[in-house]
Amino acid sequence: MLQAVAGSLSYRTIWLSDIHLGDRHCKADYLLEFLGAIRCETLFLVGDIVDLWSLSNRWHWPAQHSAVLRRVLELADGGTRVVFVPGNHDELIRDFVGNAFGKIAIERQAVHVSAAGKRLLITHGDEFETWIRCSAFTRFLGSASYGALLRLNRAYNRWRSWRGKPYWSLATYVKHRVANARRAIDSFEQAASAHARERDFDGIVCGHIHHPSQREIDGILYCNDGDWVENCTALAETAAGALELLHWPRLRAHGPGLRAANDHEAATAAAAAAAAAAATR
Ligand SMILES: [Mn+2]
Repeated sequence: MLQAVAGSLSYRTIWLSDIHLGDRHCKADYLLEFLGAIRCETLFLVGDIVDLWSLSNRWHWPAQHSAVLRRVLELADGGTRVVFVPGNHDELIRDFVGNAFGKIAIERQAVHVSAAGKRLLITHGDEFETWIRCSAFTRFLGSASYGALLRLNRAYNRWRSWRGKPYWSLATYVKHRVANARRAIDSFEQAASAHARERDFDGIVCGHIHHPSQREIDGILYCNDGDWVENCTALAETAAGALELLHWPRLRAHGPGLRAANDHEAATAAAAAAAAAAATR
């Protein structure tokens, strides 16, 4: 099935964030498959690409992590415009805003005009936590409990893959069912869309909270491209200017016919499919 997908996903724009290269929970294998399957005119790297916090705690740099960077450089060499908007885990790179690493432009925030004429603000999103006077995600995403959840997620998915089942994020499922997490996600989304509205944008694309989403909040298009430590998602714009969330574990399992999915649907569908599969066994 993967062969059928390779090279076939062609988009005007792709947004990726929260890859966390250098962290042992980074799903670099999936990301390499995804990067091998796509073509795009512009690639936005929306922060937390390299996890400098994690690397400073414990050095972890397998060959696939270099391969991810190599693939991004290849895309840039091949004519894809690559823009890197650093996040809080690669904050040091914010010192280089306005410069370029080879063909990769570094920007604190970026602006994108879609083929449908929508003006989108692109920013990692950690700044919204400061504004809402809450650093719930920054604290949680760096905490021992999130690490434990990701370890559990890995063990669970090893079991799933042994059973021949596709990757499914237990961590995301757990977050959906914790009321505090849902409230924190909601206030982050409200702050992000309010910021876009104040600055007269039609929408905003961000990452940071590891919660892929695409919805309208009081007339503002709120898009979160998700992450590559639990969800393995990207945001993409078609040639006609339509935005869609790409959920790589589902795409690679079902082929390119199954593209659009918001995260709630994805989680519900995955849970239903898992329950159905269990029931038929
Ligand atoms: Mn972040």
